[in-house]
Formats: sequence, C-alpha cells, structure tokens
Amino acid sequence: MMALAVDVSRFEGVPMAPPDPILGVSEAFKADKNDLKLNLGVGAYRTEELQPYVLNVVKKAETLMLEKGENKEYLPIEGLAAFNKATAELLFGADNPVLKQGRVATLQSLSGTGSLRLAAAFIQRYFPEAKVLISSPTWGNHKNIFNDARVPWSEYRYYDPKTVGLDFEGMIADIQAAPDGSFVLLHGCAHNPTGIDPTPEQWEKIADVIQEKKHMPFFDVAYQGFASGSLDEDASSVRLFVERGLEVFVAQSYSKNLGLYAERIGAINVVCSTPEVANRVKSQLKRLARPMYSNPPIHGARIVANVVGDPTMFGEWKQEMEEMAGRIKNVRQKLYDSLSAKDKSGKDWSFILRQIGMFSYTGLNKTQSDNMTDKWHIYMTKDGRISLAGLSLAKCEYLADAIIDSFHNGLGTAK
Ligand code: KET
Repeated sequence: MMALAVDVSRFEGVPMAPPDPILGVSEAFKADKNDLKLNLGVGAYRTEELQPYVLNVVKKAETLMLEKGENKEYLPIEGLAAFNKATAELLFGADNPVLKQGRVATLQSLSGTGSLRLAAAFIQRYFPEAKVLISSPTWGNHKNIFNDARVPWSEYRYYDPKTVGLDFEGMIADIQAAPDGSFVLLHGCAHNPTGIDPTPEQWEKIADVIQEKKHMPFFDVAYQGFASGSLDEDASSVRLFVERGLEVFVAQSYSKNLGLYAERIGAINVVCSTPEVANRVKSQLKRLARPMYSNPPIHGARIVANVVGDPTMFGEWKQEMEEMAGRIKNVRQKLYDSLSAKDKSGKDWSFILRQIGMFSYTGLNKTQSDNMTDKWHIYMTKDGRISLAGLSLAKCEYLADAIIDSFHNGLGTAK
C-alpha cells in the first residue's frame, strides 16, 4: 500500500474553472438525452442529416498521401514549405506583388487560435506599450488569447442593437480615439458572432483611419470562402489593406473552409515593408514558437498543400465549399420564412437575411437563450448566437417555434 505523502492536496488553491462559453455548450449538448436536442453552439458544419462532414476532396488528398507513403519526420519550426506557399497565395492572391517581393513572413501554426496566440506573443514582446482594439462583441476567445499573452486590449463599437447592424460611426470614432500605433483586430469576413461585415466602401474608410493613426491592422481570417462562397471575394478586405502598402498581420484557419477542425492547421502571415524586415520578423516568430510547441503537425498541412496546389482538387474544393455555403444560405432563408409566417407580433426578422457566414446573432439575451436550452433543448451560446451550420431544413420550423417562444415569453419561463 502506498502511503499518501500529503494530508492536504497541493492543489487546494486551484479553483474549478468555468466551462468554456462555446466548447462547453457541446459538452452540455452531449449530456442531454432528449431526442429533440439541437446543437447550434459551436461553429462546425453539419450535413442536412446533422452529421459531421469530411470533404470529398480531403479524403482524396489523404488517399494520395497514403499512397505516397510519406514519413513522419519533424517539420521545420516554420512548418511545411508547400503549405506556407499555398496558404499565402490563397490569402493574398498568387499574383500579389508582396509575395513576389518576398515581403510576407508566413508560419504554419496551430490553426486560427494558435496563429493568433503566436502573434499575440510577438506583440507582447516587441510592442509592449501597444494595446489591441477588438470589436464589441467578438469571438469570445480573442479576449482569452490577449489576456493570456498579457497584451492589453479594449473594445471598439461594432454592433448596433437598434438597427441590428453595424455601428459604423461608433467603430470609426473608437479607432480614431485609440492611441496611435494600436493594433486593430478585424474579422476578414463573416464577423463572429454578428454575421455583419462592413461594405467595401466602409472597409476603405476603416483603412483610411487605420493608416492615418499609424495603427497596425490585424486580421483574423477564419471563414475564407464561407461568407460569400468565393475565396477571393472573402479575402478582399485583407487585400485592400495590403494594396495600400500597409504592414498587416493575418491569422488564417482551415477549420471551417476545409472542415479540418481537429487537424489544427492554419498560419500567421505578417506583411512587412521589405523582404529584410520579413526575414527578421519570421526569425522571431520561429523563436517564439519553438519553446511553445516546437514545430507544427504535418497531416493537415499536407492536405491543404495538396488541395490548393492541384488545379483539379482546388476546383473540387471550391465546389464543395459553395455547396456548404449554399446549404447555410438555404436554412437561413427557411428560418426567416418560418419566423415570419409563425410570429404574429409584427416583429421584423429580416436582419437574419442580412447576416452572413455560419452564424445568426438573434438578439436573444441570456435569459431567453437559457429558455431555448432549458425548455426546447436547443444549445447555443449565451450571447444569442446560433450556428446555422448546425441547422437542417427539417429543424427550421422547430427552431422558429423555440425562438418565438423565447423571444416573447422567455423572460418569464426560463429557470
Ligand atoms: N477566429 C474566429 C473568428 C473563430 O470564430 C474561430 C473559431 C477561430 C478563429 C479559431 O478556430 P481554429 O479552429 O482555432 O482555427 N470559432 C468557433 C470554434 C471555437 O470557438 O473554437 C466558434 O466560434 O464556434
């Protein structure tokens, strides 16, 4: 028998952490035994049968990789060269002069989150005085990332609940009011959670202010191809800033657009003023990555390199992505139709049609969102966001009933 070395655990001072506001929803969903349950929490694509989806083109690339019998040696710290080339070309456009001039430092990293975290560590080390401006609201993990990297942040206005649209004046005023040289975190497309993006004209004005204030634009691109169905169109915000000759940070993720959630594949790109600067920035990003996770995983990188690097597979991917984006648009429409038909209060639900990407920001508050889960077994984040990627046409009417009930009665009936 082993004697217990200490009477009291050394971990007495470690409190229980709260569940994650997004991934914790999936855990609660799994525990629910009701047949009606629906998981609209995490932004993960499901088929009309509500099953996870592995893209055909991914299976094809994996078969090819197996046939080649590739080894499992370590990648360099910066990742797979073929992936880094492909990912930068996909983002900026293959003909972009910044690539030809060698002005972009690209590192494969641990999907969108890891890429953002690496950039945050870089900001903390080389811009210790700077703060990051993030949109209000934003993807919940942005705050965790900058907090953990000890990078101060504050919010700029983004969402206007009155119009259920963009508070453009507020956004511009807050970016203008920030200290010169701040980092401005922008969602490249399909803003999470609101589904509201600036128009091309508004992007120009945002770029004007950022340029004027010598701020550093920092894009989070987690949904390229998923907003419009077009990879190029969804990268146009980033490309506009690059065309102006600005230095720009861009974190990329292949979780959604290639369905590679668990492969943790993405990149951090830093557009620099000269190739020499890009080399130095890259060397420091590598230096930060080495003690954190040494070097990135190879499997997802090979899939992306194969798909993007092969014209036939690239075409197949674009088609499958259009299908995924199309399915989401269909359920968006059907949800709107069902709400409009069923709700007799005269409420205008058309904001749902104006939002784009995977999500709809319903305007339901926490109590109403709790009613959705407690009474209707519909799992969603407590900020009122629902993932339309997890909805089927068959479930739209049920969801509409739940939303109408929660919207009008939710305040009184929730636990
Ligand atoms: N940025 C945004 C805006 C984003 O929504 C996500 C994921 C990521 C980055 C990171 O994804 P990664 O898998 O690390 O490449 N969002 C969904 C999943 C999550 O919260 O982790 C979500 O909002 O549901």
